[in-house]
Amino acid sequence: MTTNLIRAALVAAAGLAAAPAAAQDDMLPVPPGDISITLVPGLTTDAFYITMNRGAQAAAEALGIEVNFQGAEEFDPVLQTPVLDAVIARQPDALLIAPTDSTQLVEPLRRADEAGIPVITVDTFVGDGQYGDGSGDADFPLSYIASDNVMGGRMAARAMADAIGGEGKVYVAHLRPGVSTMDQREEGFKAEMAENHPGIEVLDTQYNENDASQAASQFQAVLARNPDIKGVFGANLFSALGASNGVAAANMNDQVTMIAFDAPPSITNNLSSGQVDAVIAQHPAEIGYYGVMTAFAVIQGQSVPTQIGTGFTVITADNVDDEDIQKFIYAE
Ligand code: T6T
Repeated sequence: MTTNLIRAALVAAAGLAAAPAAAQDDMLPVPPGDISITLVPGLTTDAFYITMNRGAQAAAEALGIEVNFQGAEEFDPVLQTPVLDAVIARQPDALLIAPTDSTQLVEPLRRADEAGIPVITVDTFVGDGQYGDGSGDADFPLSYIASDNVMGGRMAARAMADAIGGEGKVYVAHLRPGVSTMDQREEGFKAEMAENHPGIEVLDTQYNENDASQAASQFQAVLARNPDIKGVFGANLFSALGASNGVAAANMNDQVTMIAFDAPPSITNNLSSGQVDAVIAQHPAEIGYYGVMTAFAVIQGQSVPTQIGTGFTVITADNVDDEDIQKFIYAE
């Protein structure tokens, strides 16, 4: 779609008559050229958020607005909060943020809300994520745009169960408790195993602080205690990268199935050798695109859905080279 067509569609959705682009700008309550939105990722150097920003910039270009990408270099609420405070001081027209902790970011985000900045969370949520269900403020945060992470965890469990024939010991490599996406993936993975794969024993979850080298050494430690380990679910990019390196370093690729969440080239390039068996790719560009579209609608005075779910693609050695699959490999 061209920029003008997208604008026409948005104007039509806002209940206004279609008109040439210049006239539409005047008809919108806030001219697009005046709008600036900030996207605060979980961390700036992660292919997942870099790809999310690509989608956000595509939407910004289509709408003729500005989107800034500003975040910390590590996935840490203590580092994210000062970044957020600096963003609040500059008063963007809306804030899109992936909160790095579901409780610790509530008060910092409330400061944004009190400063009159609409808050939309992307990827992760605060509280229980059920925005607008009557249990909290109806308009704080306004919306949550993300993968269905419980379902993603179930998809990983099914891929694992298939690969190991429904029997054996596995564990979840996780970042840190309190990160909504990770907690939900673990929940979905364990629920699927408990309900449908009783022959699989899920060992204690290993927390790696988003540090791939910790995830690698944790695999070695789990292996020392469980020489018959059959699989690892790396529940995000760094967990999967680290754990799969640990498996390779121990020469255990033949015995240990690796199911990875997230699809940077550093993971998908290891499908053909068997170091990684299946990848559950999120669609971060969709999250960024619809995040910006949602923020734009809010700024124009429209009501928006409290939740928007984005898709997944399962990537294996069999389909990784297909053109329509390659587009879901993250940008770096
Ligand atoms: O898996 C993504 C994201 O969904 C999660 O919240 C944190 O980790 C990633 O950014 C991947 O590193």
